[in-house]
Amino acid sequence: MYLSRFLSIHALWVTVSSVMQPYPLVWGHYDVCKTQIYTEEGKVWDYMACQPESTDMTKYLKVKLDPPDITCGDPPETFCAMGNPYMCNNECDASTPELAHPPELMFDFEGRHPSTFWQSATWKEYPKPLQVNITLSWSKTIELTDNIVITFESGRPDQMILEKSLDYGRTWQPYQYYATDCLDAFHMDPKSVKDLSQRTVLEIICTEEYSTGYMTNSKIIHFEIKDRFAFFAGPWLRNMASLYGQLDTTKKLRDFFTVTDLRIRLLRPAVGEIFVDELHLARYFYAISDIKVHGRCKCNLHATVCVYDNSKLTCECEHNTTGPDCGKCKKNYQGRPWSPGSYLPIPKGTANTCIPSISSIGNPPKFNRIWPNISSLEVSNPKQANVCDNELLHCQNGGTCHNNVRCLCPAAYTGILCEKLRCEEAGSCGSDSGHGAPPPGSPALLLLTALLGTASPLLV
Ligand SMILES: *[C@@H]1O[C@H](CO)[C@@H](O)[C@H](O)[C@H]1NC(C)=O
Ligand SMILES: *[C@@H]1O[C@H](CO)[C@@H](O)[C@H](O)[C@H]1NC(C)=O
Ligand SMILES: *[C@@H]1O[C@H](CO)[C@@H](O)[C@H](O)[C@H]1NC(C)=O
Ligand SMILES: [Ca+2]
Repeated sequence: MYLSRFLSIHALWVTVSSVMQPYPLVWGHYDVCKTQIYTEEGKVWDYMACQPESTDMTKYLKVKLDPPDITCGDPPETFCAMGNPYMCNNECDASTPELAHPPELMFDFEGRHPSTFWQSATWKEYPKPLQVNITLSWSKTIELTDNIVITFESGRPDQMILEKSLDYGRTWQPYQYYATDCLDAFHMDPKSVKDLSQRTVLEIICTEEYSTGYMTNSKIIHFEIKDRFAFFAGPWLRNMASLYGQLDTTKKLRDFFTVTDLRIRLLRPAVGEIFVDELHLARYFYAISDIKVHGRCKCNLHATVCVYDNSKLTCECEHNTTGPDCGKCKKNYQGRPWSPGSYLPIPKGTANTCIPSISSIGNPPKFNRIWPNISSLEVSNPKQANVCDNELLHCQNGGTCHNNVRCLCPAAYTGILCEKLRCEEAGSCGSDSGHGAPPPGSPALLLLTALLGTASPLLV
């Protein structure tokens, strides 16, 4: 289903994009991996950086609770309303669907009343800490694109840590600390994301903003992705180009927003007073009605489609790359080291496609003249394949090679190696080259020269 829809949208896009360039309506969205363009040699594919759309990622996760038997209702128990210790007529019973609060209810469709929620057992064993780990696993690297939002139904916890893993749960790093009193709970000064800056955006902070207990009305805890993006893209995220540029060049920044797993460590439930009311421990528990995680599959800018098959997400790789994240070159396409696509130059980026291997070309002697010396490439620039150099991958038509990663093309040319006329790509070359630069000696140019000559004698 998705494939045929994708194909038809793609076909439509190709039609539209060959009619209306420059530039795509949505610039900097990277939603196509290739388009067909017309050159002197006929129709050819033009490749560009591409990524899947951002979507609700909670549909694709697995959830694990620790301890495993922490969900309420087995055996059935009565709990009290948070704010009123004498209202203890609520029951949790795992064997009765209407009274059960299983973990799935953190991810179901929300917006109904009353809301559905997961609930832990109560704090019967006080003073032994009531702690729960909720681990969300995707078995796939994903890039977060919007705030993580957790809605608590019975007061936000006194102490909580949000953690992330980038290696499928082998190692964990804190993402953010949450506490009513950061100094007391974690020996950290309280901060808010607004105290950060472009320079300190990767700092891990403890915030008290979301932990005022059940006395306030808000039930929500955020992990602020958008506020962090805003340090680069401006308050309304208008300048995404600037953000993409930063993400492209700063691996640490890219990795900061990338996860394979998240873990919510609930360390102390909402108490709402200084002392725990030991006579009414059935007031204390955790209850979460909703968790929002928005992101996209990380496909290294080599795919727009991410398939969910056999409860596993996989990028549908283009550019002759392969692997769950399009993280390597296909067999027979290892003619230069694999490289992720690049968001730059805006808006279409650079595809950094994999190119055929030596062996598949068949004639080794020819190879040396066609392709760069790969072993020396790897030594001089181990992380990224060269897009251009001054030996074999020359920028054409007067373009200059910038740091081996892109050709800076003269205005009239485009393409990875400046090999294409910009007007050709736009389909507006025609024989009446009225829009092009005036040929030397044309009236317009003569007039310009004359003006410059009279207006700025110092230039001479
Ligand atoms: C939660 O995970 C941490 C490691 O991240 C571990 O030290 C702790 O014991 C776990 N807590 C529970 C209740 O399983
Ligand atoms: C990938 O390989 C196929 C042949 O297997 C070829 O038709 C296609 O143009 C290649 N794509 C890129 C981006 O090099
Ligand atoms: C490739 O580069 C290496 C290291 O600079 C050099 O030893 C080798 O001879 C080169 N090979 C070719 C075919 O130029
Ligand atoms: Ca729910």
